[in-house]
Amino acid sequence: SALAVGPWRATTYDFDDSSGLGRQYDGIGGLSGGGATSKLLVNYPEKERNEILDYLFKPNFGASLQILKVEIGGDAQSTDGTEASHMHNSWDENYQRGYEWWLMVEAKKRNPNIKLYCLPWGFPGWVGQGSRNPYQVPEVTADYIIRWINGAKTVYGLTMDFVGIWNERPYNSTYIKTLRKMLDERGFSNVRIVAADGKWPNIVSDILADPSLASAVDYIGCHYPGTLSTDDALKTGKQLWASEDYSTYNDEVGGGCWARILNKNYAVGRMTATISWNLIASYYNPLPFFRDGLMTAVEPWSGNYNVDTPIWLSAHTTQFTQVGWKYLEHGAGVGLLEGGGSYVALVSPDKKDFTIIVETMSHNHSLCIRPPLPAYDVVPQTMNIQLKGSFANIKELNVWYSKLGFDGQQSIMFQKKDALQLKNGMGSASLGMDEVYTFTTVTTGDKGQYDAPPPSKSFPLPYSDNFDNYTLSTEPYNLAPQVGSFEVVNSSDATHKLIVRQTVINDPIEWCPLSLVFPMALGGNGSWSDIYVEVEALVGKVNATDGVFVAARVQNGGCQSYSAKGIFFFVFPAQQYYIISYDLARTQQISSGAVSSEVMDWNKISLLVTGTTIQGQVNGKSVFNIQAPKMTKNGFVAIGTDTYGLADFDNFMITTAS
Ligand code: 147
Repeated sequence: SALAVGPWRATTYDFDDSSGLGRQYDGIGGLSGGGATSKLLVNYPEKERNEILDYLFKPNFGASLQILKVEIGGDAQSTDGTEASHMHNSWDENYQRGYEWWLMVEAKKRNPNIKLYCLPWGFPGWVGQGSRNPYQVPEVTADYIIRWINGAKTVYGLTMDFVGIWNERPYNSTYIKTLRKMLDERGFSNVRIVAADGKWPNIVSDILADPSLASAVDYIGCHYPGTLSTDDALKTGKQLWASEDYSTYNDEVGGGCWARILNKNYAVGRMTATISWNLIASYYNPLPFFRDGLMTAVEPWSGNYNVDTPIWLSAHTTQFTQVGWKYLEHGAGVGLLEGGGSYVALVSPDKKDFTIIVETMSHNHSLCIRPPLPAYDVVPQTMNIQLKGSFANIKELNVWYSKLGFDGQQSIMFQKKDALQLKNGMGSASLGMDEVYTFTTVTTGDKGQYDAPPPSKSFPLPYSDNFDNYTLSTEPYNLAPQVGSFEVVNSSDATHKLIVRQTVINDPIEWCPLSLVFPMALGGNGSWSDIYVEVEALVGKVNATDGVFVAARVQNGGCQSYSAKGIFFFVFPAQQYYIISYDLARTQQISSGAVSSEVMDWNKISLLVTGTTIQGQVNGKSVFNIQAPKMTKNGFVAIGTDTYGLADFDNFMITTAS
């Protein structure tokens, strides 16, 4: 049609600071956690791991992120796995667990100015002080959180900039005020509070009604705001953030979502920070929300990874701004384009640098996972840029360009174009569909590039791990805890050296809607059908579990782990008993009975699954060799325990069934 051909509409937009400026810009970031979203990244080969970290954090290279938000592990499932708490029990304290410490150190190494933001999803059970409520004794929870912040500082030299309350779960005003007071008392007045990592209405009306809550909260963080804030949210006078957003499959449409919300979260909702869930999609397919990250790295065994569209669409803003710059005012450098799309402009504190970002994402090419996007139109258009005020004398602006490709067309990602010449402050650009332009005085932009990573490979077999070369307190590589916490500890037994222990002894205060009472760590390849898996396991003596299991064809992780389907072979050493079940919850038992070869020591437990036949052994003696016709067709292998409680694992092994 006539409308589709060429630019047809020309509108002039003023960029003018003479009547003042808009809000302070707080940055674009990524979220590691909520949960276990960086799980597979940590054991990438060093070279590829560093490349990935550069694409995420290195200034003027890739996404050049300005905020890193991380989960404060709570021993509870928080979407794609559990992250370990620094205090499994009230008497326990450890700042070596998991990978968030490591990730923050790596981010800071690359960009010392990156802002750090921490937030819990779940809490160890003891934090509830006899209840399931983390606000039962506010001082206990505040102390638990501040210990983590203090651990970051004293063990790693990491300064937290922001702390949140409880991800997408109820907040509590008394707790928020207590946290503020205790942070101040313990020398952390620099750590500012973001509340409440949920939706706008409740926290906004509570802040408007309660001046002491208002003074405890510095930033209002809303999740998946759909680029909208509310009049009341603006009335608080607080900085407003999309403190979690995106969560969209990171193909072209995902890139469109990200580019659109990065601009419109300010142009429409006046939000000054946007944080992607997640930072990097480094969790097994098909755990929930596969590839909903800025980039993808799911093959530590091959080193293969993908630099996806959101990396380059982030760069359009991050490489040409700094936290602390200011947006221009709406109508004088920020707004919606006549032909659809949006523009924002930002200026440095000394007014020497100036950046405009324009996006023209069409509706169907920029859908996010949530909320639903009301219909709107975008057409090709001409944008006349009229610089005024402090910018009137700018003679040229550097130009960076992206266009998302659809219907067989290649995407163009973050390409430097000829500078835009301005005459009397006036220049002109013709905008197509699904494009992003940056016009900027900043000259340091750069498209970082490493050689292509090694080719993709499937999970290698045979696979074995004795955990002896690990750093204490880290998680087993390639085994992704879904319930409970699995960490490398010293064995009291010299022949076993380092082992993996399930360390959670009581139900955590869950983030998932269901209680997940059966610890499990899964790994391998979700498409495996015929497979052999073996592990040595020892139930503890104090705070112990009764049983341990190995499993194959395990289909479910995340908040669905409770009802995970597969073949689960449980052994109960003290009872000299076994159970085989189609589910982790043991509601669909296939068989059970006595085992004479079990001992109250290390037991080697194995499971072989071929077609519909399942065979199990304990210490080399057959326990069953039967048909399980209703079993799942494929899935991961897993190890775990029958309840919360201590159990040890060693010499984990997977081979093909043939
Ligand atoms: C968010 C969580 O905060 C993240 O940990 C992760 O699970 C993410 C995945 O998209 O989702 O939780 C939400 C869950 C549901 C909605 C919004 C956020 N929802 O239905 O609006």
